[in-house]
Amino acid sequence: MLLVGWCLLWLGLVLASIGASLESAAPGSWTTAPLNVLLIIVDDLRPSLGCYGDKLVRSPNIDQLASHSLLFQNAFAQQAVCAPSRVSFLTGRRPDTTRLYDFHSYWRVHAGNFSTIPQYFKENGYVTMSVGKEYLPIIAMTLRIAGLFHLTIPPLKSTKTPSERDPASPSLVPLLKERQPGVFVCFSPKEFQKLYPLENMTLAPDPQVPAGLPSVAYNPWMDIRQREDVQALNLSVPYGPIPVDFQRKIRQSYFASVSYLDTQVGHLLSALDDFQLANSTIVAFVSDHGWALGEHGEWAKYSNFDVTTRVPLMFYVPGKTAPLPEAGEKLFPYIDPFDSVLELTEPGRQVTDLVELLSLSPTLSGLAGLQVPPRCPIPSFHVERCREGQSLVKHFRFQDLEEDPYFRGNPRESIAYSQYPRPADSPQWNSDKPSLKDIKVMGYSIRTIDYRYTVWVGFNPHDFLANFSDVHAGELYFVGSDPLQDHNMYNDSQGRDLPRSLMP
Ligand SMILES: [Ca+2]
Repeated sequence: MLLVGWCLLWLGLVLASIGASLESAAPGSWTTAPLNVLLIIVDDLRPSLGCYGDKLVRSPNIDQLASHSLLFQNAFAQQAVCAPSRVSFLTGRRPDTTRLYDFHSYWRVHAGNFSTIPQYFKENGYVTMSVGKEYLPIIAMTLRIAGLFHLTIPPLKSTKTPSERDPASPSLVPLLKERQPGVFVCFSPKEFQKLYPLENMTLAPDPQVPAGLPSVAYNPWMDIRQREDVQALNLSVPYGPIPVDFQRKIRQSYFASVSYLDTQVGHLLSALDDFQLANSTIVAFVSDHGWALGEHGEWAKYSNFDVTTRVPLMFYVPGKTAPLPEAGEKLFPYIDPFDSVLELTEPGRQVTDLVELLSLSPTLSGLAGLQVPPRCPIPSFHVERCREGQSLVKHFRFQDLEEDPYFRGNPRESIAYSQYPRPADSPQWNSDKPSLKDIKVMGYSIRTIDYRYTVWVGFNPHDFLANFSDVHAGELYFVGSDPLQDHNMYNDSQGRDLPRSLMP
């Protein structure tokens, strides 16, 4: 069955420090020792993890990482599709600044010669290496960013399916020893489906397309429809639902992929212990966007809903988010998700403030003791290095927090912005992934602790300008009464009057 091959691609990115390079770290930074950085970027992973409260999914190794980390409960991607999201958080700019809404252009030519996370670390004396899928489009970007890494290992072809529980990560471990990253592919061997018997698979709690959903907001999940096994279902386009038994199989395969991914993360992190790097390596774990598994009658990504924009985000900082391991102590012993009795992992520190994925760049810089780039001016196309997101370093000052509970500010003031383009007001064959030239509408979305508000407005792909006077549709969902975002209150409330000043 083709669904067995549904997978979560992931990337290990090691930025190995050179001690002397950090002696010039920013004055006032609290990091005193040079730290390596291991950035794990997972593809298409929503927070269906034990550490995010999911009772079904077995993710003991990621949960263990979370127990030693600071975990952000409410982190949101800026656009729920691969390339625009990755370019956004790796440059620290919003899609409206990278001007990348599709897969077909290169921001250095198209928008501005912006610095990136690996570029900044490399310029500060780090040895930088990457592997797997990180920027897109892969071919063009690999050629163009090659100079940003000391070593870039191409992604493994996704044509080989590992047999049963054959781990991909043994190839990684010796690479890590040599301070090279590894891994990365990602299939869910069929055995992992045994963790999720079909009879235990539930459907999404809201599998119907909501009555009040504007047609422009709906993503018709065309890439899913094009799969051979889905085509055989003869679904009506664009709203025809997938039969419930097939929905259960999709969910089973997704969760199996998560557990397989978890084993790979487990092997990777236990190698940090083996090579005594756990006391000198920051580990950041993140996904590029979420994934719908039938919520709102939708699948895949390509929308502004929480289910596709919310992502896992956590940082392990040795000696900060967890005590430094004693000599010989294993901080990340591998845990087999097939163990019949999994000990519950104590949750680590958590932040409920809403944060944005594009904060990754300034936050990693700050945690490593590098100068946090300044806020971007408007416009910032001519500025190589600046940040449009907040640094999250303040959340790691636990002592300050205990002394001043208001140090983090008011969670009600935190806002996360996302956006998604459409070629038309109604679902088309290219509504999920419109090319730049075809974009006619842009959905700008605000998520606060209390609501999600989205306004779909006219957009000109030639001058990249949105026309907020040309409102095509709106959505307003209240978190408290409608956490799944099924009851659009836009036309019943003051939603239309929310000021444009809230837009980024
Ligand atoms: Ca992705």
